[in-house]
Amino acid sequence: ADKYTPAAIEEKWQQVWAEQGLDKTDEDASKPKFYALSMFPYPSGNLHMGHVRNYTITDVIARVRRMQGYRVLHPMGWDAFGLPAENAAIDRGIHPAKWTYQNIDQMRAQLQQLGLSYDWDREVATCSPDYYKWTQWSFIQFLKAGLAYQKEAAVNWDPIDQTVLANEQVDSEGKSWRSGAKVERKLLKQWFLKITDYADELLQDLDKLPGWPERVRLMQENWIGKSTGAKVVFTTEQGDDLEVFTTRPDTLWGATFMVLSPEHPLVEKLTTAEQKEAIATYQAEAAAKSDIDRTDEGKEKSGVWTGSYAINPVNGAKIPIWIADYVLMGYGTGAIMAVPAHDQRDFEFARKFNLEVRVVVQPEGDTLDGATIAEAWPGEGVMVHSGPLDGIPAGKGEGQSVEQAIAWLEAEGKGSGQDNFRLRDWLISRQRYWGVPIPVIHCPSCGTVPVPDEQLPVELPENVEFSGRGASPLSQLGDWVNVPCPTCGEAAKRETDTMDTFIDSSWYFLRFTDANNDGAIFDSAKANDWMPVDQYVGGIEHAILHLLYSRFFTKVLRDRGLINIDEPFSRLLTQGMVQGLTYMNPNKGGKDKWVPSELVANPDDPRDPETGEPLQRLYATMSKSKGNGVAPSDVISQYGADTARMFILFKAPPEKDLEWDAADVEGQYRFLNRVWRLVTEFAESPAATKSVGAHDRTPLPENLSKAEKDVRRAIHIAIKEISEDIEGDYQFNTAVSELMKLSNALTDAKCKDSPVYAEGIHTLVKLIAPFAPHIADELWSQLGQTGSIHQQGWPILDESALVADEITLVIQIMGKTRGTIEVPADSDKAALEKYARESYIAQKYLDGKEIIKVIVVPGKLVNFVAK
Ligand code: ANZ
Ligand code: ZN
Repeated sequence: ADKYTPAAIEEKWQQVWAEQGLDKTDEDASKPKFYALSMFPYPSGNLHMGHVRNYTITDVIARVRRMQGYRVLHPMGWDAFGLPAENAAIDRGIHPAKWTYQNIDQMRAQLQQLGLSYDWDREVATCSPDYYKWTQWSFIQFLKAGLAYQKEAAVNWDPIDQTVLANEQVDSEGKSWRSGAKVERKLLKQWFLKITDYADELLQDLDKLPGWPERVRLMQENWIGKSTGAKVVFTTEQGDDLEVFTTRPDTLWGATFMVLSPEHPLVEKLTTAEQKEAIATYQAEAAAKSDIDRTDEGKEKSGVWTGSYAINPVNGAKIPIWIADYVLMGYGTGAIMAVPAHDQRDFEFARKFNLEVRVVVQPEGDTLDGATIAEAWPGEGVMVHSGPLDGIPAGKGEGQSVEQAIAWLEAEGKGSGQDNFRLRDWLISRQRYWGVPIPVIHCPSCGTVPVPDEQLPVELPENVEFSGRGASPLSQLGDWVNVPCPTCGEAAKRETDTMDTFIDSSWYFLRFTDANNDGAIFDSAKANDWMPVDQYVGGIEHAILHLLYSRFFTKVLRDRGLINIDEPFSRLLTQGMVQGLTYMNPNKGGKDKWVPSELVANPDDPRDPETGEPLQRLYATMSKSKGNGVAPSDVISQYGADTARMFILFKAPPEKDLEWDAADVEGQYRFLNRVWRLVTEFAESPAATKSVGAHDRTPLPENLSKAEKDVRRAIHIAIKEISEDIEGDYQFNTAVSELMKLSNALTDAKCKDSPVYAEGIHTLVKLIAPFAPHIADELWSQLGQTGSIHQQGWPILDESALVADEITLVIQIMGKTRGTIEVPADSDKAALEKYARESYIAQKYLDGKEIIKVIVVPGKLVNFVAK
């Protein structure tokens, strides 16, 4: 037989599959559907191992499902808008479109080398007008539903380049990546999507996703951040209502001052003449700080008194109103009642500025005194000095203080129960070129007018200056910007902001169900048929935003009557990182400490090429900066895609991190070579001709020999174990081990001309097909079979084959093993003892001795104690 040469067979089979359309979506409605999806990549130009792992996992799932009789949708596309393309244009003068499409071509070719079974007819690129036409159309749906609006919001403004910067273009010192200027916060009119309208449902429906990792659900829950409490209305001396949100309305009697965010609209009116200057200075300082700096827990509290007072609605107390940066305008109402005895931040503030601390919750067996306590008491206890709440247990439970306080506030008309969410509306405006133009026109008479459907897409103009300076590139194009108003015909202007690219990826999974529809975003019947995605696979870095936005989009499109599902992704697998062997010089700091592996001359004694110092070895996520990556193309050219796939699947369970290990790659290559020899040897034997046309048509002999029974058991154990490994948590690593066991059992088989052996060979090739698709198809054809292995059914388990009818019984004399015998598997204790006594081993070793005791371990051994 020929040697196993992956280079010779892999490309060949990829072509055959493409020609035969094997990976096209099966539309046979009589089959159950399965939608397998990997998170689509950003076309950076190069596939890395993280991609390879992600796509291999999903491909195995898709292939197994096909063999199991499902019609499978397994598409691929490109998340193709975004900053890197625009940076390439600025830095290298290549048009973003050209750069992107070149990268897409390159990456598509790399994906094809891996033998991934994608239906390329459904490929989408989010930067293509046929796709973003529908992104724009969706935006207009949001607008019509009242879910898109414009509002002033702070942006990062580079005063030298006169441009808005994305967050990632601002370095850790708050300076612009290009000009180095200190970035300012500037208010600009921006577009938002009202995700907060769906906050409650997005939270509730996490319960409908048992197939998601617990940790991802928790991250979403925290991001949505629901707090329950109350809103309470205080009044200022000047007579204005001053509303606060509090999670502890029960502590209202302990409120001794109020704090407003420096940006709160009432600050100006509240500030007295004497305090004006101090307040203005403080406001300016706060404006320059990020929210994270402002709310940093360890930070020393700061603030300024406005000079005014408020009236506490529960007891008429007159309490001072301060401003402080730890109160954020974007949360709750931007104003708080401060309860220093029971809230630590308020406590620190009160001690710093000598404000009253008034205890209203006494913990059991203690008497706290506001004048002397060293920290706030946020815990349980009994309400005191709290009018109607006195004596009630403090807490959030039924009948406890919080519930009672809300009931009392509502009865008195002083406040009401309220939920508050941390989730903010989604700011989607980007002052960038390489994104979807927001399809609206600003008319001086009609206001904001959506571009009519028949004028979509609003295409990106091609001839644009990419200087990286000045306003957004689109706003500089007079011809493009100036258009007649679609409603009244007057001179009007296009919106020049483009959309956040997270929008593009919030609905691509829907487009795949009907990717080439040019008359609609998708056909609802098709989307309803394929959705939800049965298995979504991707990186944990998308645990929050991408998944939350996709869930939001799905719900909005559902409410617009376009689809009938609540959740887009039934099951989610977040695959672990691929880590590479990494060299670090512990004596160096920062990025310099990483020594790229290609600079390490002797891996057994790794040293810094500059200093000669010994290096530490560790595993870390592969990255350019650490120089610890392994290029997929190198592995493929050395061993083939099948080995790369097998290694990745074998090395670690999908959700765990995987350490790249050259020896284990080699090990999988050797395993495939063994399978190759095993199958080709059989294919050339006379037994093979009899087995053509699948083993199940060659009847098995009626009475199987022991050797045949052993092989059959090995076959069906493999079917059972591998099917279970795949069905449950995708334990592909143990599935590959089972493949190895079956291959060993076949190698050792003593019945190589039996139809049972043929069954074994055929089953091995079928079971390995989803994992190593090329070699499997090649071997299948070498077995003389027609048609692709990938169109065969998944092997069916014969439970009866699992039952062993003989077991091997160990015979021990005085605890020492002297030999084994085969006995019927269903023998009871007495029978086992009888077989053992009669065995030649016992005869030999016990001859002339007196048996004192016999110990029988059912299913395993018999031990004779004798003298
Ligand atoms: C009085 C009080 C007493 C509070 C007490 C807490 C403990 P979460 O759970 O995160 O929702 N707060 C409200 N709005 C704020 C804002 N814009 N910036 C900073 N803090 C704000 O937190 C809600 C609590 O955080 C609210 O309940 C309020 O302080 C504060 F013993 O009110 B509390
Ligand atoms: Zn108009």
